[in-house]
Amino acid sequence: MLNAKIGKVGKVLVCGMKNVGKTALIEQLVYGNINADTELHPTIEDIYVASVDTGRGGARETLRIYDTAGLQGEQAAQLPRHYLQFPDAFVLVYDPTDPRSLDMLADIKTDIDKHKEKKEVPVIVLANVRARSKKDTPPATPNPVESIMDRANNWCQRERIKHYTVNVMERPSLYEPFTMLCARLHPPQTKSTFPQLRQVMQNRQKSEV
Ligand SMILES: Nc1nc2c(ncn2[C@@H]2O[C@H](COP(=O)(O)OP(=O)(O)O)[C@@H](O)[C@H]2O)c(=O)[nH]1
Ligand SMILES: [Mg+2]
Repeated sequence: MLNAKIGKVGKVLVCGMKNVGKTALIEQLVYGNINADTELHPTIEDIYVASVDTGRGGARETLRIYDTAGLQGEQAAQLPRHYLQFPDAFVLVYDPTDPRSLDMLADIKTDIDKHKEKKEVPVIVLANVRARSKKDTPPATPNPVESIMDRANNWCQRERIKHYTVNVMERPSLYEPFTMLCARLHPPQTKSTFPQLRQVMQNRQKSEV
């Protein structure tokens, strides 16, 4: 079958500061099992396999999602070197109530750029907005969350990366970023990916006319 998919699984690394909700986000995306009472243990490293809608007529692709130990502290804002080299895409997560978690992403992005060589590696940024419960005090004005998210949006525009606002407790809010990422990692293959084979087929079509 010439149009059978040649399954290359996209490897996606999820990183960011400790406690921003990376594990909760991946668990929610893959299993939908997270609610406000879920307790999670600190991550060392975990790998999840997700079947993600590409948004193209129900076609699904597989992503291998790597959860990492959250980065902590000033000097530790660096990913281990091998994390910079193997992924096909990066998902950077921050908590818009904590400016340090955003600053850390800038350092990570610089490191990613340094190591990516010439290949194109998609990077997206997710703001995990925690639902405010009714008993929380109303936000002070000006709302610092908004100013941190403005800063994030400006930075993402300069870096030409996409910024999404998600809420881990609402599973559907996670679909769009991962659908878009999946589509970027798996461009539509209407033609054979082998140029030589395509040439043979074109020649054959011509001779059949
Ligand atoms: N209410 C609320 N809790 C969250 C959210 N995201 C994560 N948590 C909780 O915060 C804690 C840390 O999350 P975790 O996913 O382990 O953070 P990680 O270190 O980035 O992997 C866990 O107990 C989660 O249940 C969220 O969006 N809303
Ligand atoms: Mg974790």
